[in-house]
Amino acid sequence: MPDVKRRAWLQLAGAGLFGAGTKSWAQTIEMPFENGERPLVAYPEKRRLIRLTSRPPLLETPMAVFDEGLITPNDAFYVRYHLANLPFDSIDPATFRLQVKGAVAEPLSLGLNELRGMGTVDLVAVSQCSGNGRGFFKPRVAGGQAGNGLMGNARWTGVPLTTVLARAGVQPSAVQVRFDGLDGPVMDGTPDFAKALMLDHARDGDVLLAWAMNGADLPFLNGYPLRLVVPGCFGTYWVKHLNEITVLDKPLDNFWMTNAYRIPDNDCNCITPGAAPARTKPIGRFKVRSFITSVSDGAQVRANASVVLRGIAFDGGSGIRQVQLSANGGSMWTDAKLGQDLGRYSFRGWEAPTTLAAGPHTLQVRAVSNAGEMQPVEQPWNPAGYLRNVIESTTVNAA
Ligand SMILES: Nc1nc2c(c(=O)[nH]1)N[C@H]1C(S)=C(S)[C@@H](COP(=O)(O)O)O[C@H]1N2
Ligand SMILES: [Mo]
Repeated sequence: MPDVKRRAWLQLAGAGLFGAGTKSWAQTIEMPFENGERPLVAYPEKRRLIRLTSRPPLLETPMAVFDEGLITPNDAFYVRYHLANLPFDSIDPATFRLQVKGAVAEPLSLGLNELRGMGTVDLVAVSQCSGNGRGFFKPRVAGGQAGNGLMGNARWTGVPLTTVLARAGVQPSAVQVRFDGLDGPVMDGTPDFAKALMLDHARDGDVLLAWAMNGADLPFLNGYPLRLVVPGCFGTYWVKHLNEITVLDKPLDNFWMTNAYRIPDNDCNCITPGAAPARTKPIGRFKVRSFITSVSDGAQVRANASVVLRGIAFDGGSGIRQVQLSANGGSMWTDAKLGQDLGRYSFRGWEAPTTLAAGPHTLQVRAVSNAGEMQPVEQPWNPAGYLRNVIESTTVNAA
């Protein structure tokens, strides 16, 4: 990787700090659920983020960042890995190659410059981890106890995957495309992280091989030098440090497709806590969500004065049709004004003026997608704590 990136990582590894992060432990943040105290830690190319685990790094974006603008800055973008063996010393952009192989007419080995020469597109899209908001699940579920900050919205630059597949020539027998990155397990026997998309999805034109994020190289922790971008779909498919694409003529059967990242295959994608789902399927697109970003839970606001509340909404790719706000626990709703449209996969900003009498208030926000999808009043439950999209509540005190 470029020298500055490499140096920062080697220093960290050399000092034995890879697990600990760089800066002091002094700063912490309290998440709004049980055992919610977390350190705020800065890694190379990252500002202080909420650290859930260190090996591998799982870093959550503080909600206040989403009030800075519709685009999440690279240094504040969340980080999620499954395997602790990160390729921080093995990536040289000059010799990096992406292999395209399997059920293709002609296998390819492409350098970054060749990829750049194949036709560059820009697309704004939200990435969100399946477990975003898992810490709020009741009853609680196992896994990283995240707040709602395992999401971010960036402008991705890359080449459409379909262009690269067409160059290789997909054989008629093909059904899926498998993606593998340079990171690996620390111990033998841990399954390597690889994911697959159905062939039609892989060729839809919106799935990108991206080398840049918000106009800069991908930060190392977000997949330098190349990652998959799967707009509207959960982060598990957005394979980082992507160096191998394999066209498959039968569906991928590995731990990450067959055992992990699956949801109940019914209308609510939910089960009764304690029951076992009758059938499951791989997680796919985001459900519609919305958040207030201009005030946080427990904030003080001015009483009897017009306060403009702001926030964001997004869905799995149809775009946002409507956002509504309630200041009285959901008995009355008023339309918010939607902000600039950066595309159907992006965060959509909204704002709404509100006047609150002195005292405590529960603010709620709900969005409707262009596909007509709405947010539920009660969170449906699933064993992995995926797909949270309940109408969120923020309690403020007007004085
Ligand atoms: N190579 C690699 N890619 C990966 C993962 C991983 O562990 N290894 N995790 C996935 C998951 S579950 C998520 S949510 C996203 C997170 O992307 P980010 O760290 O850039 O935010 O990366 C995905 N791509
Ligand atoms: Mo994830």
